[in-house]
Amino acid sequence: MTKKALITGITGQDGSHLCDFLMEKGYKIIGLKRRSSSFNTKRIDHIYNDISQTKNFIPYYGDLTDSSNILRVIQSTQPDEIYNLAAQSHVHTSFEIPEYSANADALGTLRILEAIRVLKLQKKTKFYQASTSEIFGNTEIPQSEKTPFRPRSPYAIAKLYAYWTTVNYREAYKIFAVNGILFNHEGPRRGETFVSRKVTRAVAEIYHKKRKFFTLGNLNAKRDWGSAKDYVRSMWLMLKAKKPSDYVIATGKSYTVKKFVEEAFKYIGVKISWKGKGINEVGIDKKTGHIYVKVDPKYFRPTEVFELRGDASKAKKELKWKPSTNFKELVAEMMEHDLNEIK
Ligand code: NAP
Ligand code: G4F
Repeated sequence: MTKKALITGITGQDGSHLCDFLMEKGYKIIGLKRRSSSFNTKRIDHIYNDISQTKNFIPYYGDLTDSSNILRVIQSTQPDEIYNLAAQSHVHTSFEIPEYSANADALGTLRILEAIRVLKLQKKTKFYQASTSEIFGNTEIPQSEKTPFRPRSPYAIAKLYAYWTTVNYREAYKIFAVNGILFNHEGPRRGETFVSRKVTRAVAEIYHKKRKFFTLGNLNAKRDWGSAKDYVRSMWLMLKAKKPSDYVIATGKSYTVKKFVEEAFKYIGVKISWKGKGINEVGIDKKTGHIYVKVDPKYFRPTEVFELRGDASKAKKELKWKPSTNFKELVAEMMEHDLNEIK
């Protein structure tokens, strides 16, 4: 029988990749999308506008801050699997809108789990929660499922509430509910305000002579960057496992923001070196001395997570998941895409 999956956050990076992945596997997709004053379906337009897929892709309007809407969508669609990917997902922005971030990211998760319970779908509907490496904050390195949590932003705190709610509903009501603790994952569909995409777009614009330089925040933060396409596969594997559990998904390697910048410039044949300190540090073209990167303190966070590097041994062992794209390949894929798009 055809399986039905409800994906919240269908218009986002991961939602769109997961939708492609599950449709390929023969799933019928119910996509929850919120109302917007302009088009926000760019990442799923290839499915949205494909008439042959009308039967297999059913969009619903919805918002994680609206319990009655969530209840109605789940009641009328009776999904076999729910992937809760919707969130105010920007860490820096969460310092500006902490209450909204908590409402959507923490209570939004509770609302879905409550709907499963109230509608008595515990035995039918499996639940995936998009948890995050941000919940670790600055603790030990590398971080695994056993690492203590010490969230450092309103976003991370909201996601930690969602994490424990998922665990609690699994234990209390026997719902097949899992947390995917995913480390940073990127690709050509990544939002333009996250550092990876901000860099690849800016470097592509520099290449096409559309800008002269760009500004960044903390150049020394380290992240474990993987590929979004690789990571959505792990979500499906978690719901296929024999028993529900929580899994770290990561590459196991971390790089500084500076290294990301250097790699992106390398793709267009420019070698970057760094000069100066603190807010006066600049990234210059080693050959010409032209300044391409400056620091703007407006991108600093009130509290920063300095290094995230994951240990995905459990997922490798139990789910047979492993990443297939390395850092260099990821930057190259994003650069190739942005050079073409900006041209
Ligand atoms: P994203 O590109 O920012 O997508 C977020 C999605 O959520 C968008 O579709 C957005 O809709 C939707 N959304 C936001 N607020 C909503 C609300 N109140 N009600 C309904 N929908 C709402 O994020 P992503 O990178 O795909 O990440 C997917 C999930 O994984 C998020 O929960 C994120 O926190 C988590 N995560 C991401 C990473 C990562 O590195 N990418 C790592 C760990 C965890 P609009 O298109 O209308 O804005
Ligand atoms: O790209 P970022 O904004 O990603 P961040 O904060 O790590 O969060 C992303 O990954 C999380 C998983 O760990 C997800 F849960 C979350 O939803 C999101 O997808 O920033 C990465 C690093 C930070 O240390 C930041 O301070 O880059 C640093 N950075 C330096 N300059 C910058 C900038 N970040 C952004 N967004 N913009 C800058 O100009």
